[in-house]
Amino acid sequence: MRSTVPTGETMRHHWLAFTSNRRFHQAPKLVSKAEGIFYHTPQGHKLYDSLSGLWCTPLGHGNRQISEAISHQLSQLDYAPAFNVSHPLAFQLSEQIAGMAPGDLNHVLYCNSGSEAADTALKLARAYWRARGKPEKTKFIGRAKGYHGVNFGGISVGGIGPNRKVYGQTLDAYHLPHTWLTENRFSRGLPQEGDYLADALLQILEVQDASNIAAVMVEPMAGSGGVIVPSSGYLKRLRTLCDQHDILLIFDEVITGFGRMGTVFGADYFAVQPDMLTCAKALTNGIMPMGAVITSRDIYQTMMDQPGDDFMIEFPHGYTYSAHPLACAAAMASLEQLNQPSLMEQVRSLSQVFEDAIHDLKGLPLVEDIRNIGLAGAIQIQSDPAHPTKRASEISALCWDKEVYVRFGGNNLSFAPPFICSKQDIHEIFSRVADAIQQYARQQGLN
Ligand code: PXG
Repeated sequence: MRSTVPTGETMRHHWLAFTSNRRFHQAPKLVSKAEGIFYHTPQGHKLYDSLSGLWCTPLGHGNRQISEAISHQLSQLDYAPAFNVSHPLAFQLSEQIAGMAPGDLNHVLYCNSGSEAADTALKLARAYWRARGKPEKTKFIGRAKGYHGVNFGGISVGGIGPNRKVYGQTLDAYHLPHTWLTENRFSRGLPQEGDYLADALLQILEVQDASNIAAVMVEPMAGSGGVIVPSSGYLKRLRTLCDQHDILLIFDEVITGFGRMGTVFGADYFAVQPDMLTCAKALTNGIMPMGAVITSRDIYQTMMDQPGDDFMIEFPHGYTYSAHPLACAAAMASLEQLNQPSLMEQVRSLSQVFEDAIHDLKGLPLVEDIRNIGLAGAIQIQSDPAHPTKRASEISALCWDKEVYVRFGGNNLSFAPPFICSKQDIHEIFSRVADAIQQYARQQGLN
């Protein structure tokens, strides 16, 4: 098949996701090949991939072990019905995931994305309380600046205003304050201040009452919100409060899962075990769509112990492509690599270099905060009051010209390089980003 670069009207057939399509048409950014930590454009440029795609390809592009596993699986079993039937690899993968997940998070429900994982977890939380004889526990608590995908459950619990404001009614959900504090600006790794922010849960409960609340859902660190890292005791405090008030705690680990923080999960980093954990992205190294919800023994057992005939479906939920054989093959091959202690060691050692390199940009014009944890970080750009998200997007466009793909969201530039990059790659990425910021400030007369 011939691949051609689209132009003019032909571009309009593809309505791009989460994109300013009108702006895209003015200056289309296309990639046509990827290798290791680089993307190649049809025009022959080679760009650093500074976000591992969309936070999802930590092993880089073109990983042989994964592509061979998918090809082999394709030759054996291309699809298996997801309901009432399964296939051996799905059990093998679940055992692998249970072995990697903390504590008694040992039961895995599959879906195809982080958004589906979020909605699956929220539905399971309600079904669990019903099975426990407390059907009135249906409301949810999320956090400002939280991101849990784009389905109705996820946007209800999510705390990014523009992602929910045009969609009308959502589920009943309340929000904890976000954990970004002015006094923590330019913290390296975990910030000092903020454990007390978890106590805002008590204020919500004062009005809503714990008897109505099913679950609290948060990301261990808010990725899309701009790598907002909580202080070290925040999640422990949230865990204690949830236990005291009989509320489930769900960690959305779609970004933090499988090594991004230098530990397998964010739950491990903060030594806090949730009742459910959602993941996606790195699970298959981004190569096949797959998400999962990992639940505690108590949740699983409660659902299995429901009274009724044994042909009753315990949880009426699932997708045509749950535990898709090709996704399972990609996940097995990814996790075999991501589970190597030496790889986690490498992430932790690169994290130090990454921290120094990103914080070297402190003092550049327009840079109002820099945050990092593990191999994730964000540079917060002072907003133009008239156009709050314009500067970050324009700086990102200059980075593209300097052959670095940089993700922008709101007024943040976000970074999550592949685990396989070198120290020199990290320095090169931030040196080009620094040039782009300086050039932008000069062009705008802002330096
Ligand atoms: N939860 C979290 C914490 C996420 O980060 C989702 C759920 C939804 O996953 P799906 O697979 O449905 O997209 C995400 C996705 C960005 C960015 O640049 C972040 C995501 C996706 C695309 C871009 O911040 N996160």
